[in-house]
Amino acid sequence: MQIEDTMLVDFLTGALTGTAIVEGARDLASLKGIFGDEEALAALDPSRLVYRVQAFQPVDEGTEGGLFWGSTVLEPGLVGDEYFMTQGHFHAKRNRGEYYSTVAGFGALILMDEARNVRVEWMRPGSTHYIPGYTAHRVANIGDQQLSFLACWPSDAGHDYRTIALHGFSARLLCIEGQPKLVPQP
Ligand code: M6P
Ligand code: ZN
Repeated sequence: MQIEDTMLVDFLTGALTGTAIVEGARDLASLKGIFGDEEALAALDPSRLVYRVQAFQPVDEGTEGGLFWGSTVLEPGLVGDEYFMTQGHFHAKRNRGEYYSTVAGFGALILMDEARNVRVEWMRPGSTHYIPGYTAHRVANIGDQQLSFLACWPSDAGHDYRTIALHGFSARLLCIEGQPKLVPQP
């Protein structure tokens, strides 16, 4: 029997290796407008890495019926009182869902429905989260080590970043007296 390796997951770190992998990195400069405290952001090195993303895309983006597999490694850190976090998005095709599964570290999956109701699911190694359709999703690192998680989503889901850029989430996860607290935004 011949075993064809197309992609390998390192289940200790979450890193992907193999073919058909698309990679990206987000520094603080590229996340301008995402964090609440602009003064605190301006005091930090704009080239500081916040997270890296890898996506295994065995079919073209937009293909109906296919699946993508991703890995995200989010650094620990704060912008003022706000934890380092991913940009967050709705799916362009709103009814598409997704799975997130934590590999290492501690975090918060912040979920917001279209009525702007926000809730949090806590992430720890092994925690696996079903993100339903019509739900924006963003991850914050609440620990002091890297937070690594795997994701699986439909290849025709797409990313709608614009809605988040325009309106944000209706609550922010802040570090208050050392504890994560979801704070509603006016
Ligand atoms: C996960 C998946 C990806 C997403 C990434 C980073 O790996 O949901 O689709 O790109 O997290 O999140 P964002 O795109 O919101 O920056
Ligand atoms: Zn998604």
